[in-house]
Amino acid sequence: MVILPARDEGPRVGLVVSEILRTLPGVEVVVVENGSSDDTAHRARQAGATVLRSAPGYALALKLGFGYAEQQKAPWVATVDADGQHPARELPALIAALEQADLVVGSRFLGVAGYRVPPTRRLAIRALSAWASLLGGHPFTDVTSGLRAMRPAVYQAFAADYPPDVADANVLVRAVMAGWRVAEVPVAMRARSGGRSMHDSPRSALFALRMAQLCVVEAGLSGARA
Ligand SMILES: Nc1nc2c(ncn2[C@@H]2O[C@H](COP(=O)(O)OP(=O)(O)OP(=O)(O)O)[C@@H](O)[C@H]2O)c(=O)[nH]1
Ligand SMILES: [Mg+2]
Repeated sequence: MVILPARDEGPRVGLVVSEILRTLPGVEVVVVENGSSDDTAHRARQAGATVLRSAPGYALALKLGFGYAEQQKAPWVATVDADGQHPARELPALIAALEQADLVVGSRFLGVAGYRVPPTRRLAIRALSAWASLLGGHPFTDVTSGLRAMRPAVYQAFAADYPPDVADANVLVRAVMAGWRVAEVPVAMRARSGGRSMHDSPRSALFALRMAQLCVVEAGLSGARA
């Protein structure tokens, strides 16, 4: 099952869903939408996706999707951005890597040419990756990548308990601490194909700091989970 969190991706989500269905015929594509002021849900449904509506936010959209995957007994789950950033052709390698890992992350920094990540964003991702690697004791290069694949044990645990506000690097630290085998595979990513990034605001610096703090919490260095 492929899960796409989506908000205001109407002009893009249909193409993304079609591309996935062409690459993985017969797979269930689930778009989890909330807070859109456009026709995201309609376009996703038209392209052949199952559409769910969740409570507000990116993390809660994913959590609802994981719960749905559990109900449907999906053999694996992949998460993909609905903005055109993650080429569907990368999915087979991600899913194949689940033979050796419980959670697989698609990394845009492992040598495959892709789009030019803006310097400030690149620096932030590098710093957060180094921080999560240090705390988790496991090497990461792209902890904010939303292109991931996981086995049932992992998505079932996330369906029961997923960080509600910020869920990126901290989720990977949690996975390592839980003893899951986490792997990165090289992927090519594109720039989002239009619309607005959730990180295009002055609040994204606060978001990064909160993520860094939650990595510490997940590593168990500051007591119970926030
Ligand atoms: N359901 C839901 N989806 C969201 C929300 N915020 C972001 N998303 C989706 O989550 C995915 C990732 O968001 P992006 O804004 O692309 O974040 P990003 O990939 O880190 O940033 P870019 O590199 O600029 O694309 C996209 O498919 C968004 O539509 C939200 O509040 N609710
Ligand atoms: Mg994106």
